[in-house]
Amino acid sequence: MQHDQFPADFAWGAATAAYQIEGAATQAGRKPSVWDSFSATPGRVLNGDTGAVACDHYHRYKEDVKLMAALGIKHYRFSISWPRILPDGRGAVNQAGIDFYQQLVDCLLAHDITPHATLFHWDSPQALEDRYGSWRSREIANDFAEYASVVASRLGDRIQHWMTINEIFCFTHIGYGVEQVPPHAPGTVVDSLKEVWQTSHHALLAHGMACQAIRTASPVPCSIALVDNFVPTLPIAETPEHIAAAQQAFHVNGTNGGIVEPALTGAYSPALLEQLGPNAPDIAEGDLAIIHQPLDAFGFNNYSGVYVRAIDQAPGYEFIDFPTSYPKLHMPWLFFTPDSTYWGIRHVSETLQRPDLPIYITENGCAVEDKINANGEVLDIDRILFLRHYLRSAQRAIQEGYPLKGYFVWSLMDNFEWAWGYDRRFGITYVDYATQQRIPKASAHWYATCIRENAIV
Ligand code: IFM
Repeated sequence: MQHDQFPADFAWGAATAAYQIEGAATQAGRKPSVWDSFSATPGRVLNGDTGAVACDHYHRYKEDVKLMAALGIKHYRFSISWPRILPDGRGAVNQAGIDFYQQLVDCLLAHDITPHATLFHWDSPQALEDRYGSWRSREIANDFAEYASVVASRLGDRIQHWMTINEIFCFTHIGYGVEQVPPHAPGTVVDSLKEVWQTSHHALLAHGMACQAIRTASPVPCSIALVDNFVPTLPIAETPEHIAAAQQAFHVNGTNGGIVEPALTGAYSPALLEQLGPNAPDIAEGDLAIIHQPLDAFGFNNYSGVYVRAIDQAPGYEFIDFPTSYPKLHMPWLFFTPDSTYWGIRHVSETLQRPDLPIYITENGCAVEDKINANGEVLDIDRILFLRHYLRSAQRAIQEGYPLKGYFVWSLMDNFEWAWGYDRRFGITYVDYATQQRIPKASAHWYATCIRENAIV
């Protein structure tokens, strides 16, 4: 491998999620998800945007797959809409929903693109919210496992790469511990932090039970991954004392020690549990074994990390706030920290002691203020700068021997960015929402060249 080359089998991909692109929200038997209800509630999503039409991918998937093929994208990560498959969240299967994903996958395979399906990317069925409050109830783990089994048995002949759940923190801690305005996700404000942690514990259980269900239902052997957006701790300088501080701080940074850590090691971080005290979730006997399923890969959604330095006083580390002039992209939380790719991968391998686990960057990208110029082009050199630096950090991880196997840019196209509606554009393809025209941005052409050269260009 030359210095700037990726391994020959490196998986180059692009990612999307059902609610963010599909539209056709009321068609072919689909019933509402919590995001349909949330976005239809005035004041919850910027400009009153909803995912009812989104990128109309449900009707335009052939064109979108063709676009991917033209860019040379070899792997596509998409999500399956639970309420399209099981409109009531459980029970009767909607055959039209199965048909849609079979057709999408057949089209991908016909273009030599490998499908990677995420079972849950935040659009839980409204029916389960009405029945028992979604993730507040342990019951959801059983329903999610049933859904996983339905999907794996019907689509497992065509899909061999499964991802159970996307970013547990976002639809549990942000949804139920609502403090920020606009809220990032639907949910209910619960009474205590303990109840918030209980929702993420239920999601971990759902992940574990879904892994078991997929292995049983899939007609052929398959690969299963969890996708998480843990926040890497970055040493302020790469010296032994600051690296040790970053590793120590990793466990108590945000929800790291209570989501990715139990999923990959079978135990919540003791340091986190001590910090939480009475707010720690109730963990029933046997839960941790269910949560800690054998995985074939881990999906790391990487956007920003947080800097840490060693200090002389207990606990031996300190988090460093971002100064106001620190470079940021077009989201309030999107700090430019390319080192977070390298350190995120290294934390999984070393800090969580899972050097055996193949890793994929399952999302990486940024929102920028894209404009179409007089020639009809979008010259998003800010996005190229961002992606190039994060990819260099990915390459460093590979060169040092960490098991990074692939990379999915977020996102294939502009889409419904949750509480920010269509105001924020993360795509390498521009979507003109009035006409649904797709315009590959300069970053799409740049990414296509990286894929072709198998290198960062
Ligand atoms: O658009 C989201 C995606 O759904 C989950 N990960 C972060 C992206 C950007 O906010």
